[in-house]
Formats: sequence, C-alpha cells, structure tokens
Amino acid sequence: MFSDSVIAIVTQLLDHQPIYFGDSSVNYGAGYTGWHKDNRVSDRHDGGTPDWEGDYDLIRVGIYLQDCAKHSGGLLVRAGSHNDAPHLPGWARDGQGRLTTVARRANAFRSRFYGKARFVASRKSDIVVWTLRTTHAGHAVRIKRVPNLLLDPRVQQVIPKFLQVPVDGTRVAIFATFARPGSHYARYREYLISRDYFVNRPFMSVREFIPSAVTVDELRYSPPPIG
Ligand SMILES: O=C(O)CCC(=O)C(=O)O
Repeated sequence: MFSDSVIAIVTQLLDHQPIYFGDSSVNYGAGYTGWHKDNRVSDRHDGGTPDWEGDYDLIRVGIYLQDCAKHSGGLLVRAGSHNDAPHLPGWARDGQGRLTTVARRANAFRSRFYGKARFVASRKSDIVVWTLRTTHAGHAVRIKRVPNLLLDPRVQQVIPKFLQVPVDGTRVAIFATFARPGSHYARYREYLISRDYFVNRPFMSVREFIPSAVTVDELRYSPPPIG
C-alpha cells in the first residue's frame, strides 16, 4: 500500500502530497456488504451538505489480491454516484420528528440507487480507487453462466453457493484512505474521532513505516475532561 507506485498514483489523483491518518484495514475471507458510502454519515445521502461542495478530497484505495474479472469477490460501484446525491428539503435537514425521519430514509433510499451499478473487473493485485462519496459494495457475487448479471448486493449474497462463480482462492483485500488538506478532510477527521470503532481501536504509531512522500496525521482521541 505504501510502495512508491501506489503513492505515485494517489499523489497524482489527489494532486497533492497525500495525508494518511491511520484509516486502513485488511479483509481476509468473505467481505459481503450492501450499497454504502464512506463519507460522513450526516452528509452521505444529502447533496445539499458540505461534503458535496466541489471536488471531494478523500479517496479509498483497495488492492484485491485475486482475480475479480472472472471470479466473485470483487468490488461493485455505482458509476457517477460520487458526483451528486438527492437533496433533502431544508425542513427535513434540520428538523426532528417522524416526518423528518421518513423524509431522510426516503432520501437515503433514493441515493443508494444513484448511478449505474457496475462490477469492477480487477485482476490480481490491481489497484482500485474510489472516493468516499462513491456508492460501493464489497464481495461481488458472479453467477455461473451469467457472470455479468448484476443483482442487488443483498440478493447476490443469498444466491446458493453452487450457482456462484467461486472466489479465486481466499479473498484477501487491503484498503487505506488518503486525503488532501482542506475542509472535507477537516470535517472527516472531526467525524472519525467521534466514531467508537475508530477511537477504541488499539493505537499503534505507524509513522516510522510510512514513506516521507506521505504526510502522517496520527489521530488519537482525547476524551473531554470530566466535570
Ligand atoms: O470489501 C470490499 O471490497 C469493499 C470494502 C469497503 O466497502 C470499504 O473498504 O469501504
């Protein structure tokens, strides 16, 4: 992930020296998910929020260590979903109550289906990059005889095993998020340190392993003083 070739691609895409802030993971074995985005939850499905102003500054890099062009196990994306999301009416953005909840849910539902769904036909060790605003899903299932038939990810997961094209060996995929400085990163950073899964992870300094072409921002959560 931190090899010169990956960092050169990330630098070119961000058009800036990338910031790495410790948001990475390794997926070993099955990695099923439904359609989702990775940017701030409050902004994900509302095109009128700050995350949707201008070009977005955070990208996710995935390296899939098996063939996903002819096998199951790859990534699904919705092409163009990083460009826009349906706008929530102002009253539903700030309000509370049942009607607001219904409006938000309806908007989130519409947003999940923005953009044409596609398999990412990555080959062994290809580098796949998407923005945190992109609607995507993990562990695509290809169906025997109709491997390019794309069903909803939740439906794909219940296809009987004997009808699925198998994964090319064991699914191993690694992921990391990179950013360039700006208001999107500042807001994402603030969001991340409010997330339990991030702040409760065992912290280990990684600075010494990261090449100097990457800016390291080690996020640690300091709980507010009691009282
Ligand atoms: O497992 C995958 O292919 C996608 C993982 C994912 O959704 C993510 O890293 O945000």
